[in-house]
Amino acid sequence: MAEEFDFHPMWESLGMNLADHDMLLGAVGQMYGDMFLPQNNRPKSTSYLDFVATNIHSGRIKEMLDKKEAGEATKIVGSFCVYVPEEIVLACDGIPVGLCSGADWATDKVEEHLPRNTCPLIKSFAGFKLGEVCPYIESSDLVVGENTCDGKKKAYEFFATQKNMYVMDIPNVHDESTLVTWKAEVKKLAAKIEEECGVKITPERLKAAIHAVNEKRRALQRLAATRAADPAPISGLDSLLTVQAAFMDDTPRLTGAINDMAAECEQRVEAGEGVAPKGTKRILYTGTPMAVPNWKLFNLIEKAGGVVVGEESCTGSRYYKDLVDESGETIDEMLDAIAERYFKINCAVFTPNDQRMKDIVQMAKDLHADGIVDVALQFCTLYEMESFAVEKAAEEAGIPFMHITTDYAGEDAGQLQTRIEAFLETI
Ligand code: BJ8
Repeated sequence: MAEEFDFHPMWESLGMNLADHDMLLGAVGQMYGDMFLPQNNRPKSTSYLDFVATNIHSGRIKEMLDKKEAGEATKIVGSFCVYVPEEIVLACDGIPVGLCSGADWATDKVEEHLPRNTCPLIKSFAGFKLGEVCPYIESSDLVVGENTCDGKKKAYEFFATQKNMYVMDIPNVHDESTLVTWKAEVKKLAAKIEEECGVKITPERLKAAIHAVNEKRRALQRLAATRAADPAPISGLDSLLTVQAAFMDDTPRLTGAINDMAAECEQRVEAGEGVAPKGTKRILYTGTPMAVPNWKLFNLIEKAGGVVVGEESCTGSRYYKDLVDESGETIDEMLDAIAERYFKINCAVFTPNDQRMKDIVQMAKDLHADGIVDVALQFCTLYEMESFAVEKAAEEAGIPFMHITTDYAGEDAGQLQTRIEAFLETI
């Protein structure tokens, strides 16, 4: 048997805390083993997800660093938000990655810089940096942040003391004048990425990047469409991980793997095969994004006897539902098309955000959801506030609704399980 590759020298060269990182990997590996592997009748093609989970902090990082070393990639560009256009990074031969922000880490150190009552996602990325346990953060040459919620906006001021950062200004209102400002902001980012990567964007490069990312989103749309079937061909947990992987894995490899999963799920739908029996209560998840390895809620819903059939979230439909128009020929036309596509993302930072309510109700109908579980991470004012509008929209559409506020810790798991079980019984 081949000797296992030792990634410790690589992590050490990135300046990581090896002992703590080993501990983190052990805990995440255990969680993955407990939540994903015992699932019933998983599609065989989800073995790709096991591959992603195994390689996420090791093989994938080595692959990115090797590409840079070989001159096949210019820079690694990290981000924390789906408003940062990955097409632009790819057009400069950069590697776009979503950065770790889905688990509590080094909280004591974090609270020396950020208030205790900050949302767990923000505390998490600060903790991963201060604890030196995220190889994505450490290997990023540039981190692109965004002025979305107040917490992130202010936390980036601290994060910029730790990493090379660039912050995009995201509008808070969807109208014609803010679209003009946003288009200019996307062009400013393109200039910044060109400078950082030392590559001039050409129409050919940008066209190819737009096409590659569209293909990835098409594959995710194809997989998502199979989940309208009863029985659902794939679990919510596995589906969530496909989108989480889309922020980290190589674009063409991921696209191929998701298309394989979609093809298998289409066959399953045809054959009436599912991960849970026909008639299992179907849940639409909506709310804050769930960054890796935050799988808690999905695990609880599916352990309670439901099946998650869709995610109206940035780790869900908001990531893949819209494509960039591929008809542009000049760089300017293509950057405008990118801006227009990203402007459709209905983050709760926008006001008013009526389109999000329409999207939620439409998704619930298309996926034949029996109920909506709306989730806000603790101290996330945006999604907490918006939950009232989501509840009203669900009520008007006659769809049972429940709201949950939670964090990354496991302490509320028992209580949440009871609430979710009770909700499933009433629908
Ligand atoms: S486009 S949802 S990925 S900003 S949970 S940090 S909002 S306090 S993540 Fe998001 Fe972009 Fe919007 Fe999507 Fe703030 Fe809320 Fe924390 Fe959040």
